[in-house]
Amino acid sequence: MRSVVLSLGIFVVGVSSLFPLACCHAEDPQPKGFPFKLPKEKPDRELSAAMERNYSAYLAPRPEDNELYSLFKYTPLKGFDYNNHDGTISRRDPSKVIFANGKYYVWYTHRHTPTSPKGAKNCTDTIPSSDWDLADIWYATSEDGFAWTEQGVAVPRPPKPQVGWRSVTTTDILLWKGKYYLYYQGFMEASGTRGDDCPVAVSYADSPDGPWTPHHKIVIPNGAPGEWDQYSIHDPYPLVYKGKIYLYYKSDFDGDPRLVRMQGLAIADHPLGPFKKHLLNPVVNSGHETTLFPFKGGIAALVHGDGNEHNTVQFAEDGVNFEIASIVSLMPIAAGPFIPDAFTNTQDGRGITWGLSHFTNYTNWSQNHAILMRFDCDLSLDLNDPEMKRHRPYVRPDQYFKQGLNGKQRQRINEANRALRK
Ligand code: AAL
Repeated sequence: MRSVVLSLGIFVVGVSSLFPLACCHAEDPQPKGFPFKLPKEKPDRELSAAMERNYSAYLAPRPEDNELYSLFKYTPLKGFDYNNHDGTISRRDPSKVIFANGKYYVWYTHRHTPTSPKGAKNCTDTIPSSDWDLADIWYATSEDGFAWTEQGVAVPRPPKPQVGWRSVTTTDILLWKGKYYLYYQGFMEASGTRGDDCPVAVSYADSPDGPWTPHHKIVIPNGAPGEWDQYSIHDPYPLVYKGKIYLYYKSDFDGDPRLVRMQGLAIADHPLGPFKKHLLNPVVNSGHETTLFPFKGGIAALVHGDGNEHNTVQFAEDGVNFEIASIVSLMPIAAGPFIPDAFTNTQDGRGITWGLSHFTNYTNWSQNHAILMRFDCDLSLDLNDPEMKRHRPYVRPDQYFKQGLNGKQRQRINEANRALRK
């Protein structure tokens, strides 16, 4: 018996030295498992990389408690006519929403042309190349954020050769020392001629109702040849932060057909500049448009579309070094949120609960145009809406089946199946 126990012992010692991580050594009991109740604070135990991140990278270990996590709910807007959606009227790329004179204001790209966009090769002085070609900046007001009254043009295209003579688009608003500033993309050629090339121009006014005075100068120039933003400065998006104007923007780079889209930052002491581009640009490595807001002592960003980190909400304690704060679904496209503290130079940003966004190619390419819509969310320190904190939106099966395989993909799969059967 003694020799059996001994040889068994020798066997166990032998096996465990061959497989040092094997679990079943008598002197090496199963370690205590992770607690059943998810600890609110990082537990004092060794953690996997995933669990370490769950406690260090997010504002809370569960999305329900993460102030920068939310679902997004969408509502069609009342008050905008789209000519039976025939592609001749488009509204897109809404600005931030502001509240002034007892109502909400929004500015946006407005195109009203005889036809839908026909591409850079077929465009003329009146036929648009893209959905945002031959556009002006219009605005609308609302008492509730759902029903809007279109007020007409705020900033028209200036005459040639002023910056923006071909199209003024994709605007955003700043309030600085009692004056309003609209920044926008100023096209001097039809979008698509080379790429979507433009710098940023600005107009200013004493009232959100205008009249707007164009500055007639490029305020954020393209980068030098060979730099990431040499061709386009898109989606100019100003906030007041650290006593200065922090203007975020997006650029397309690396050339067609594999464009990269990332976001940069330009900082100024005065709305008309000079703006100094940040040394660390790009500061957000993903995202098709710019949507940012003061949050606590830093800046949060909705990062929708394009790049490794699309579908995330991000946060930078210093407005520069962004980290992923949550992963979200069905994000608003080109969102312009209502941000009560966008221009107050706050060090205690409260977040956002709603805004306007757009939906491009609303019908089909031959009637290509965009519409504005409203989104709601709970990315606010002052709202606690558990409905907005659910883990995923319910998307109907027919929406999944609409993301079907194309003929070429079916053929590839059929060929792979045939090869297996051979
Ligand atoms: C948008 C924005 C800019 C681009 C084009 C119109 O979503 O990124 O405005 O130039 O697309």
